[in-house]
Amino acid sequence: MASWVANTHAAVAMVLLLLMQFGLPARSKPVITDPKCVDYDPFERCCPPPSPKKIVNFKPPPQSSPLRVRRPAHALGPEEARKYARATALMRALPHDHPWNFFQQSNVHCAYCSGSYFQLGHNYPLEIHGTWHFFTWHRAYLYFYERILGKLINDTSFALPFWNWDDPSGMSIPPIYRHHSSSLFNPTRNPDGLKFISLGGCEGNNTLESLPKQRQCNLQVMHRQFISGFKSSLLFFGGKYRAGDEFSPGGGSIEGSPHGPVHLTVGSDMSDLDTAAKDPIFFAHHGNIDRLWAIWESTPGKKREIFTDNDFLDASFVFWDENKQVVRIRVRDLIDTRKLGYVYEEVPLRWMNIKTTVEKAGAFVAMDEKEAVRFPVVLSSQVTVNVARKVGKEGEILVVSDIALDGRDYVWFKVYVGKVRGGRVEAGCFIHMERRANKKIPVVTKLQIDITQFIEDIRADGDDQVVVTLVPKVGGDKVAIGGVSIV
Ligand SMILES: [Cu+2]
Repeated sequence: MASWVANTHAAVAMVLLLLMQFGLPARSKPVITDPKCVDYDPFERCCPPPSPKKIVNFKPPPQSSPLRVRRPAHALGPEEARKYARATALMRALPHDHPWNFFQQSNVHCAYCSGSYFQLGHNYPLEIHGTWHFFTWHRAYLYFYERILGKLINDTSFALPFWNWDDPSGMSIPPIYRHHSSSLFNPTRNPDGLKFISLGGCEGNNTLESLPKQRQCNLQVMHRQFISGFKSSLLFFGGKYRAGDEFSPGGGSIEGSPHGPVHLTVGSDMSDLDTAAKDPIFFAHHGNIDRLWAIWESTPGKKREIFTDNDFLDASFVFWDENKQVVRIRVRDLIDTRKLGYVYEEVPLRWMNIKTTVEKAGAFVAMDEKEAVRFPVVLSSQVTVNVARKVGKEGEILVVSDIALDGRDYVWFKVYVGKVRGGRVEAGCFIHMERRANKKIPVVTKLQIDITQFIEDIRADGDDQVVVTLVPKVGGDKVAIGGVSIV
Protein backbone atom coordinates (compact mmCIF):
# COMPACT_ATOMS: atom_id res chain seq x y z
CA MET A 1 0.00 0.00 0.00
CA ALA A 2 2.77 2.41 1.05
CA SER A 3 4.69 1.85 -2.18
CA TRP A 4 1.49 2.40 -4.23
CA VAL A 5 0.98 5.78 -2.49
CA ALA A 6 4.64 6.68 -3.07
CA ASN A 7 4.33 5.72 -6.75
CA THR A 8 1.18 7.77 -7.14
CA HIS A 9 2.91 10.76 -5.56
CA ALA A 10 5.87 10.33 -7.89
CA ALA A 11 3.52 10.20 -10.89
CA VAL A 12 1.68 13.36 -9.78
CA ALA A 13 5.02 15.13 -9.23
CA MET A 14 6.14 14.04 -12.68
CA VAL A 15 2.96 15.41 -14.31
CA LEU A 16 3.36 18.71 -12.43
CA LEU A 17 6.97 18.94 -13.54
CA LEU A 18 5.95 18.34 -17.14
CA LEU A 19 3.18 20.93 -16.89
CA MET A 20 5.62 23.47 -15.46
CA GLN A 21 8.01 22.79 -18.30
CA PHE A 22 5.28 23.65 -20.78
CA GLY A 23 4.47 26.71 -18.73
CA LEU A 24 0.84 25.75 -18.06
CA PRO A 25 0.51 26.61 -14.35
CA ALA A 26 2.15 29.98 -14.96
CA ARG A 27 -0.62 30.80 -17.46
CA SER A 28 -3.45 29.87 -15.17
CA LYS A 29 -3.30 32.69 -12.67
CA PRO A 30 -5.42 35.74 -11.99
CA VAL A 31 -4.03 39.20 -12.65
CA ILE A 32 -3.16 40.74 -9.28
CA THR A 33 -2.39 44.46 -9.19
CA ASP A 34 1.00 45.28 -7.72
CA PRO A 35 0.16 48.23 -5.43
CA LYS A 36 3.45 49.92 -6.29
CA CYS A 37 2.49 52.47 -8.96
CA VAL A 38 5.26 53.85 -11.17
CA ASP A 39 4.49 56.56 -13.72
CA TYR A 40 5.08 55.22 -17.20
CA ASP A 41 5.79 58.67 -18.51
CA PRO A 42 7.37 61.17 -16.04
CA PHE A 43 5.59 64.01 -17.86
CA GLU A 44 2.21 62.36 -17.51
CA ARG A 45 1.75 61.70 -13.78
CA CYS A 46 -1.09 59.28 -13.13
CA CYS A 47 -0.16 57.48 -9.88
CA PRO A 48 -2.29 58.15 -6.78
CA PRO A 49 -0.77 59.55 -3.57
CA PRO A 50 0.99 56.73 -1.68
CA SER A 51 -0.62 55.40 1.48
CA PRO A 52 1.31 55.24 4.76
CA LYS A 53 -1.04 52.45 5.93
CA LYS A 54 -1.11 48.77 5.00
CA ILE A 55 -3.50 47.76 2.23
CA VAL A 56 -6.58 45.94 3.52
CA ASN A 57 -8.89 43.51 1.76
CA PHE A 58 -12.24 44.84 0.60
CA LYS A 59 -15.30 44.17 2.75
CA PRO A 60 -18.74 44.58 1.15
CA PRO A 61 -20.92 47.29 2.71
CA PRO A 62 -23.34 46.04 5.41
CA GLN A 63 -26.56 44.81 3.80
CA SER A 64 -28.50 47.00 6.23
CA SER A 65 -27.13 50.22 4.66
CA PRO A 66 -29.50 52.13 2.34
CA LEU A 67 -29.58 50.92 -1.27
CA ARG A 68 -28.22 53.53 -3.68
CA VAL A 69 -30.45 53.87 -6.75
CA ARG A 70 -28.63 55.15 -9.83
CA ARG A 71 -30.99 57.18 -12.00
CA PRO A 72 -30.82 58.53 -15.59
CA ALA A 73 -28.87 61.81 -15.61
CA HIS A 74 -31.40 63.55 -17.87
CA ALA A 75 -34.22 62.71 -15.45
CA LEU A 76 -32.63 64.01 -12.22
CA GLY A 77 -34.73 66.45 -10.23
CA PRO A 78 -33.23 69.86 -9.30
CA GLU A 79 -32.43 68.74 -5.76
CA GLU A 80 -30.62 65.56 -6.91
CA ALA A 81 -28.69 67.54 -9.53
CA ARG A 82 -27.64 70.19 -6.99
CA LYS A 83 -26.48 67.53 -4.57
CA TYR A 84 -24.31 65.82 -7.19
CA ALA A 85 -22.79 69.10 -8.38
CA ARG A 86 -22.06 70.11 -4.77
CA ALA A 87 -20.33 66.81 -4.01
CA THR A 88 -18.16 67.18 -7.15
CA ALA A 89 -17.35 70.80 -6.25
CA LEU A 90 -16.21 69.66 -2.79
CA MET A 91 -14.08 66.98 -4.41
CA ARG A 92 -12.46 69.56 -6.68
CA ALA A 93 -11.78 71.87 -3.71
CA LEU A 94 -9.75 69.30 -1.73
CA PRO A 95 -5.96 69.77 -1.48
CA HIS A 96 -4.27 68.63 -4.70
CA ASP A 97 -2.50 65.67 -3.10
CA HIS A 98 -5.61 64.39 -1.30
CA PRO A 99 -6.52 60.96 -2.69
CA TRP A 100 -10.17 62.07 -3.00
CA ASN A 101 -9.30 65.21 -4.97
CA PHE A 102 -11.08 65.19 -8.35
CA PHE A 103 -7.78 65.34 -10.22
CA GLN A 104 -6.41 62.36 -8.25
CA GLN A 105 -9.64 60.43 -8.74
CA SER A 106 -9.66 61.01 -12.49
CA ASN A 107 -6.02 59.92 -12.63
CA VAL A 108 -6.94 56.46 -11.33
CA HIS A 109 -8.28 55.66 -14.81
CA CYS A 110 -5.07 56.94 -16.37
CA ALA A 111 -2.92 54.79 -14.05
CA TYR A 112 -4.77 51.60 -15.01
CA CYS A 113 -4.58 52.24 -18.74
CA SER A 114 -1.15 53.69 -19.28
CA GLY A 115 1.14 51.08 -17.79
CA SER A 116 1.62 52.70 -14.37
CA TYR A 117 0.54 49.57 -12.53
CA PHE A 118 2.17 46.18 -13.01
CA GLN A 119 0.92 42.66 -12.47
CA LEU A 120 2.25 41.38 -9.14
CA GLY A 121 5.20 39.07 -9.76
CA HIS A 122 5.37 39.81 -13.48
CA ASN A 123 7.18 42.27 -15.60
CA TYR A 124 4.03 43.18 -17.49
CA PRO A 125 2.14 46.43 -17.24
CA LEU A 126 -1.49 46.04 -16.30
CA GLU A 127 -4.06 47.29 -18.79
CA ILE A 128 -7.71 46.62 -18.15
CA HIS A 129 -9.04 47.84 -21.53
CA GLY A 130 -9.35 45.31 -24.33
CA THR A 131 -9.70 42.44 -21.84
CA TRP A 132 -12.35 40.57 -19.83
CA HIS A 133 -11.73 43.07 -16.98
CA PHE A 134 -13.14 46.05 -18.86
CA PHE A 135 -16.53 45.86 -17.10
CA THR A 136 -15.27 44.63 -13.74
CA TRP A 137 -12.52 47.21 -13.21
CA HIS A 138 -14.81 50.11 -14.16
CA ARG A 139 -17.46 48.80 -11.77
CA ALA A 140 -14.95 48.94 -8.92
CA TYR A 141 -13.77 52.41 -9.98
CA LEU A 142 -17.30 53.84 -9.95
CA TYR A 143 -18.14 52.08 -6.69
CA PHE A 144 -15.40 53.90 -4.75
CA TYR A 145 -15.93 57.18 -6.58
CA GLU A 146 -19.63 57.17 -5.68
CA ARG A 147 -18.99 56.42 -2.01
CA ILE A 148 -16.36 59.16 -1.73
CA LEU A 149 -18.82 61.69 -3.20
CA GLY A 150 -21.49 60.47 -0.74
CA LYS A 151 -19.05 60.85 2.14
CA LEU A 152 -18.21 64.42 1.14
CA ILE A 153 -21.87 65.45 1.43
CA ASN A 154 -22.60 63.12 4.32
CA ASP A 155 -25.20 61.13 2.40
CA THR A 156 -25.03 57.34 2.67
CA SER A 157 -27.68 56.90 -0.03
CA PHE A 158 -26.00 59.15 -2.63
CA ALA A 159 -26.01 57.50 -6.06
CA LEU A 160 -24.19 58.46 -9.26
CA PRO A 161 -26.48 59.22 -12.21
CA PHE A 162 -26.08 57.20 -15.40
CA TRP A 163 -26.13 58.58 -18.93
CA ASN A 164 -29.05 56.83 -20.56
CA TRP A 165 -27.72 57.26 -24.14
CA ASP A 166 -29.39 54.02 -25.23
CA ASP A 167 -32.78 55.75 -24.99
CA PRO A 168 -33.82 58.47 -27.49
CA SER A 169 -34.49 60.85 -24.56
CA GLY A 170 -30.84 60.58 -23.45
CA MET A 171 -28.97 60.73 -26.76
CA SER A 172 -27.25 64.06 -26.11
CA ILE A 173 -25.17 65.54 -23.27
CA PRO A 174 -27.57 65.64 -20.28
CA PRO A 175 -28.53 69.16 -19.06
CA ILE A 176 -26.78 68.82 -15.67
CA TYR A 177 -23.38 68.70 -17.43
CA ARG A 178 -23.99 71.78 -19.57
CA HIS A 179 -23.79 74.79 -17.20
CA HIS A 180 -20.44 76.52 -17.58
CA SER A 181 -20.31 77.41 -13.89
CA SER A 182 -21.07 73.86 -12.70
CA SER A 183 -18.49 71.49 -11.23
CA LEU A 184 -19.85 68.94 -13.74
CA PHE A 185 -18.82 71.00 -16.76
CA ASN A 186 -15.77 70.36 -18.93
CA PRO A 187 -14.77 73.02 -21.47
CA THR A 188 -13.07 70.63 -23.92
CA ARG A 189 -16.20 68.90 -25.24
CA ASN A 190 -17.30 68.98 -28.86
CA PRO A 191 -20.50 71.15 -29.01
CA ASP A 192 -22.15 68.65 -31.41
CA GLY A 193 -22.75 66.43 -28.38
CA LEU A 194 -25.33 68.94 -27.15
CA LYS A 195 -27.54 67.83 -30.03
CA PHE A 196 -26.72 64.18 -30.56
CA ILE A 197 -24.38 61.41 -29.45
CA SER A 198 -23.72 58.70 -32.00
CA LEU A 199 -23.31 55.14 -30.75
CA GLY A 200 -21.33 54.31 -33.87
CA GLY A 201 -22.07 55.04 -37.51
CA CYS A 202 -25.15 57.18 -36.79
CA GLU A 203 -23.56 60.57 -37.40
CA GLY A 204 -25.60 63.00 -39.46
CA ASN A 205 -26.16 66.69 -39.70
CA ASN A 206 -28.06 66.77 -36.39
CA THR A 207 -30.99 68.72 -37.82
CA LEU A 208 -34.60 68.46 -36.69
CA GLU A 209 -35.33 66.40 -39.81
CA SER A 210 -32.36 64.04 -39.50
CA LEU A 211 -32.35 63.47 -35.74
CA PRO A 212 -35.26 60.96 -35.57
CA LYS A 213 -33.42 58.79 -38.13
CA GLN A 214 -30.11 59.12 -36.30
CA ARG A 215 -31.76 58.13 -33.02
CA GLN A 216 -33.34 55.09 -34.68
CA CYS A 217 -29.90 54.18 -36.03
CA ASN A 218 -28.51 54.32 -32.46
CA LEU A 219 -31.21 51.87 -31.34
CA GLN A 220 -30.17 49.51 -34.13
CA VAL A 221 -26.54 49.72 -33.04
CA MET A 222 -27.62 48.84 -29.50
CA HIS A 223 -29.62 45.85 -30.72
CA ARG A 224 -26.77 44.64 -32.88
CA GLN A 225 -24.08 45.03 -30.21
CA PHE A 226 -26.11 43.71 -27.31
CA ILE A 227 -28.56 41.15 -28.69
CA SER A 228 -27.89 39.76 -32.13
CA GLY A 229 -24.16 40.19 -32.45
CA PHE A 230 -22.65 39.01 -29.20
CA LYS A 231 -24.11 36.10 -27.33
CA SER A 232 -21.16 34.41 -25.67
CA SER A 233 -19.53 35.67 -22.48
CA LEU A 234 -16.12 36.10 -24.08
CA LEU A 235 -17.43 38.16 -26.97
CA PHE A 236 -19.40 40.32 -24.58
CA PHE A 237 -16.72 40.81 -21.90
CA GLY A 238 -13.52 40.66 -23.93
CA GLY A 239 -10.55 38.32 -24.23
CA LYS A 240 -9.14 36.25 -21.35
CA TYR A 241 -6.40 38.08 -19.51
CA ARG A 242 -4.32 36.12 -17.01
CA ALA A 243 -1.17 36.90 -15.04
CA GLY A 244 1.79 37.07 -17.39
CA ASP A 245 -0.33 37.87 -20.44
CA GLU A 246 0.49 40.84 -22.61
CA PHE A 247 -2.30 43.37 -22.89
CA SER A 248 -5.13 43.63 -25.44
CA PRO A 249 -6.31 40.07 -26.08
CA GLY A 250 -9.31 41.80 -27.72
CA GLY A 251 -12.10 43.97 -26.35
CA GLY A 252 -15.72 42.85 -25.98
CA SER A 253 -18.65 44.04 -28.07
CA ILE A 254 -19.85 46.89 -25.86
CA GLU A 255 -16.32 48.21 -25.28
CA GLY A 256 -15.98 48.69 -29.03
CA SER A 257 -19.36 50.24 -29.64
CA PRO A 258 -21.30 52.03 -28.09
CA HIS A 259 -18.56 52.65 -25.48
CA GLY A 260 -15.92 53.93 -27.92
CA PRO A 261 -18.07 56.25 -30.07
CA VAL A 262 -19.57 57.95 -26.99
CA HIS A 263 -16.07 58.81 -25.73
CA LEU A 264 -15.10 60.02 -29.17
CA THR A 265 -18.23 62.06 -29.88
CA VAL A 266 -17.96 63.89 -26.55
CA GLY A 267 -14.42 64.60 -27.67
CA SER A 268 -11.15 66.04 -26.40
CA ASP A 269 -10.59 64.98 -22.75
CA MET A 270 -13.10 62.15 -23.12
CA SER A 271 -11.50 60.85 -26.32
CA ASP A 272 -8.12 60.04 -24.77
CA LEU A 273 -7.73 57.12 -22.32
CA ASP A 274 -5.39 59.13 -20.08
CA THR A 275 -7.66 62.15 -19.70
CA ALA A 276 -11.15 60.63 -20.19
CA ALA A 277 -12.07 60.72 -16.49
CA LYS A 278 -11.11 64.40 -16.24
CA ASP A 279 -14.57 65.06 -17.65
CA PRO A 280 -17.22 64.31 -14.98
CA ILE A 281 -19.48 62.95 -17.74
CA PHE A 282 -17.11 59.96 -17.86
CA PHE A 283 -18.71 58.60 -14.67
CA ALA A 284 -22.22 58.84 -16.13
CA HIS A 285 -21.05 57.24 -19.38
CA HIS A 286 -19.48 54.33 -17.52
CA GLY A 287 -22.51 54.17 -15.26
CA ASN A 288 -24.50 53.23 -18.36
CA ILE A 289 -21.84 50.73 -19.45
CA ASP A 290 -22.04 49.17 -15.98
CA ARG A 291 -25.83 49.13 -16.19
CA LEU A 292 -25.63 47.27 -19.53
CA TRP A 293 -23.55 44.57 -17.83
CA ALA A 294 -26.22 44.29 -15.10
CA ILE A 295 -28.94 43.99 -17.78
CA TRP A 296 -26.94 41.47 -19.83
CA GLU A 297 -26.78 39.09 -16.92
CA SER A 298 -30.54 39.05 -16.56
CA THR A 299 -31.17 38.75 -20.33
CA PRO A 300 -32.29 35.20 -21.22
CA GLY A 301 -29.94 33.06 -23.31
CA LYS A 302 -27.84 30.10 -22.29
CA LYS A 303 -24.54 31.65 -23.34
CA ARG A 304 -25.04 34.76 -21.24
CA GLU A 305 -23.27 33.59 -18.13
CA ILE A 306 -20.61 35.16 -16.02
CA PHE A 307 -17.28 33.32 -16.08
CA THR A 308 -16.73 30.82 -13.30
CA ASP A 309 -12.99 30.72 -14.06
CA ASN A 310 -11.04 31.52 -10.87
CA ASP A 311 -8.46 33.40 -12.94
CA PHE A 312 -11.23 35.84 -13.73
CA LEU A 313 -12.85 35.89 -10.29
CA ASP A 314 -9.66 36.16 -8.23
CA ALA A 315 -8.12 39.03 -10.20
CA SER A 316 -7.80 42.08 -7.96
CA PHE A 317 -7.27 45.84 -8.12
CA VAL A 318 -6.38 48.50 -5.57
CA PHE A 319 -8.27 51.75 -4.85
CA TRP A 320 -8.45 54.49 -2.22
CA ASP A 321 -11.80 54.10 -0.49
CA GLU A 322 -14.21 56.44 1.31
CA ASN A 323 -12.45 55.76 4.63
CA LYS A 324 -9.09 57.05 3.34
CA GLN A 325 -7.80 53.51 3.19
CA VAL A 326 -6.29 51.69 0.21
CA VAL A 327 -8.24 48.47 -0.32
CA ARG A 328 -7.75 45.46 -2.55
CA ILE A 329 -10.95 44.35 -4.26
CA ARG A 330 -11.39 41.07 -6.13
CA VAL A 331 -13.52 40.55 -9.22
CA ARG A 332 -15.66 38.03 -7.29
CA ASP A 333 -16.71 40.92 -4.99
CA LEU A 334 -17.96 42.85 -8.01
CA ILE A 335 -20.43 40.48 -9.63
CA ASP A 336 -23.61 41.49 -7.80
CA THR A 337 -24.46 45.22 -7.63
CA ARG A 338 -26.92 44.63 -4.75
CA LYS A 339 -24.12 43.23 -2.63
CA LEU A 340 -22.22 46.40 -3.45
CA GLY A 341 -25.21 48.40 -2.21
CA TYR A 342 -26.58 49.84 -5.44
CA VAL A 343 -29.04 49.17 -8.26
CA TYR A 344 -30.10 50.88 -11.49
CA GLU A 345 -33.54 52.39 -11.86
CA GLU A 346 -35.43 50.38 -14.47
CA VAL A 347 -36.16 52.34 -17.64
CA PRO A 348 -37.56 51.09 -20.99
CA LEU A 349 -35.12 49.27 -23.30
CA ARG A 350 -36.34 50.46 -26.67
CA TRP A 351 -33.61 48.61 -28.55
CA MET A 352 -34.35 45.18 -27.12
CA ASN A 353 -36.82 43.97 -29.75
CA ILE A 354 -36.18 46.02 -32.87
CA LYS A 355 -35.08 44.19 -35.96
CA THR A 356 -33.01 45.19 -38.96
CA THR A 357 -34.41 43.85 -42.19
CA VAL A 358 -32.31 44.14 -45.29
CA GLU A 359 -32.67 42.92 -48.82
CA LYS A 360 -29.88 40.66 -49.95
CA ALA A 361 -28.09 41.56 -53.16
CA GLY A 362 -25.42 38.83 -53.23
CA ALA A 363 -23.21 37.18 -50.69
CA PHE A 364 -19.85 37.57 -52.35
CA VAL A 365 -18.29 39.63 -55.12
CA ALA A 366 -16.49 38.29 -58.15
CA MET A 367 -12.82 39.22 -57.97
CA ASP A 368 -9.96 38.30 -60.21
CA GLU A 369 -6.46 37.29 -59.06
CA LYS A 370 -4.99 40.78 -59.24
CA GLU A 371 -7.67 42.21 -56.97
CA ALA A 372 -7.22 39.60 -54.24
CA VAL A 373 -5.87 41.10 -51.01
CA ARG A 374 -2.54 39.82 -49.67
CA PHE A 375 -2.40 39.98 -45.87
CA PRO A 376 -0.98 41.66 -43.86
CA VAL A 377 -2.41 44.82 -45.27
CA VAL A 378 -2.32 48.43 -44.08
CA LEU A 379 -5.85 49.82 -43.97
CA SER A 380 -5.12 53.11 -45.75
CA SER A 381 -8.14 52.47 -47.95
CA GLN A 382 -11.01 49.99 -47.75
CA VAL A 383 -10.24 46.29 -48.09
CA THR A 384 -12.69 43.79 -49.59
CA VAL A 385 -12.27 40.01 -49.30
CA ASN A 386 -14.40 36.95 -49.90
CA VAL A 387 -14.32 34.77 -46.80
CA ALA A 388 -15.20 31.07 -46.81
CA ARG A 389 -17.85 29.76 -44.42
CA LYS A 390 -19.36 26.38 -43.66
CA VAL A 391 -23.01 26.17 -44.67
CA GLY A 392 -25.18 24.83 -41.83
CA LYS A 393 -22.58 25.37 -39.08
CA GLU A 394 -24.10 26.46 -35.78
CA GLY A 395 -22.67 29.72 -34.51
CA GLU A 396 -20.28 31.70 -36.66
CA ILE A 397 -17.63 34.13 -35.52
CA LEU A 398 -15.97 36.57 -37.87
CA VAL A 399 -12.36 37.10 -36.79
CA VAL A 400 -10.21 40.02 -37.89
CA SER A 401 -6.83 38.80 -36.65
CA ASP A 402 -3.43 40.31 -35.86
CA ILE A 403 -4.60 43.90 -35.82
CA ALA A 404 -1.29 45.71 -35.26
CA LEU A 405 -1.03 49.35 -34.17
CA ASP A 406 0.79 51.71 -31.85
CA GLY A 407 -1.24 51.93 -28.64
CA ARG A 408 -0.90 55.71 -28.72
CA ASP A 409 -2.99 55.99 -31.88
CA TYR A 410 -6.66 56.54 -32.44
CA VAL A 411 -7.93 53.94 -34.90
CA TRP A 412 -11.49 53.18 -35.96
CA PHE A 413 -12.60 50.88 -38.77
CA LYS A 414 -15.95 49.39 -39.65
CA VAL A 415 -16.77 45.86 -40.73
CA TYR A 416 -19.44 45.15 -43.34
CA VAL A 417 -20.58 41.63 -44.16
CA GLY A 418 -22.40 40.61 -47.37
CA LYS A 419 -23.87 42.79 -50.05
CA VAL A 420 -27.31 44.24 -49.55
CA ARG A 421 -29.63 46.39 -51.59
CA GLY A 422 -30.09 49.97 -50.44
CA GLY A 423 -26.57 50.29 -49.00
CA ARG A 424 -24.34 48.11 -46.89
CA VAL A 425 -25.04 47.14 -43.30
CA GLU A 426 -22.39 47.27 -40.61
CA ALA A 427 -21.79 44.04 -38.68
CA GLY A 428 -19.46 45.61 -36.11
CA CYS A 429 -16.47 47.89 -35.66
CA PHE A 430 -13.01 48.16 -34.14
CA ILE A 431 -12.13 51.21 -32.06
CA HIS A 432 -8.87 51.95 -30.31
CA MET A 433 -8.73 55.16 -28.28
CA GLU A 434 -5.56 57.22 -28.19
CA ARG A 435 -3.14 57.50 -25.28
CA ARG A 436 -0.55 60.13 -24.48
CA ALA A 437 2.92 58.65 -24.15
CA ASN A 438 6.38 59.39 -25.47
CA LYS A 439 7.26 55.76 -26.01
CA LYS A 440 5.71 53.52 -28.63
CA ILE A 441 3.20 51.00 -27.19
CA PRO A 442 3.07 48.03 -29.61
CA VAL A 443 -0.38 46.42 -29.61
CA VAL A 444 -1.42 43.29 -31.50
CA THR A 445 -5.04 42.37 -30.98
CA LYS A 446 -8.08 40.90 -32.68
CA LEU A 447 -11.73 41.66 -33.29
CA GLN A 448 -14.38 38.94 -33.03
CA ILE A 449 -17.98 39.39 -34.12
CA ASP A 450 -20.71 36.80 -33.72
CA ILE A 451 -22.34 36.94 -37.16
CA THR A 452 -24.79 34.05 -36.73
CA GLN A 453 -27.86 36.28 -36.61
CA PHE A 454 -26.41 38.69 -39.12
CA ILE A 455 -25.95 35.98 -41.77
CA GLU A 456 -29.61 35.08 -41.30
CA ASP A 457 -30.68 38.73 -41.54
CA ILE A 458 -28.92 39.20 -44.87
CA ARG A 459 -30.17 35.76 -46.01
CA ALA A 460 -26.71 34.41 -46.74
CA ASP A 461 -27.30 31.10 -44.87
CA GLY A 462 -26.92 29.03 -48.04
CA ASP A 463 -23.73 30.65 -49.35
CA ASP A 464 -20.30 29.10 -48.89
CA GLN A 465 -18.55 32.45 -48.92
CA VAL A 466 -19.45 36.01 -47.98
CA VAL A 467 -17.86 39.29 -48.84
CA VAL A 468 -16.32 41.21 -45.93
CA THR A 469 -15.34 44.87 -46.29
CA LEU A 470 -13.16 46.70 -43.79
CA VAL A 471 -13.64 50.45 -44.05
CA PRO A 472 -11.22 52.79 -42.26
CA LYS A 473 -12.88 55.75 -40.53
CA VAL A 474 -9.99 57.15 -38.51
CA GLY A 475 -6.26 56.30 -38.60
CA GLY A 476 -6.48 53.57 -41.27
CA ASP A 477 -2.89 54.18 -42.35
CA LYS A 478 -1.77 53.48 -38.78
CA VAL A 479 -3.18 49.95 -38.57
CA ALA A 480 -2.23 46.67 -40.26
CA ILE A 481 -4.58 43.71 -40.55
CA GLY A 482 -3.24 40.14 -40.44
CA GLY A 483 -6.26 38.31 -41.87
CA VAL A 484 -10.02 37.79 -41.93
CA SER A 485 -11.72 34.44 -41.35
CA ILE A 486 -14.99 32.89 -40.22
CA VAL A 487 -14.73 30.17 -37.56
CU1 LIG B 1 -14.53 54.38 -21.14
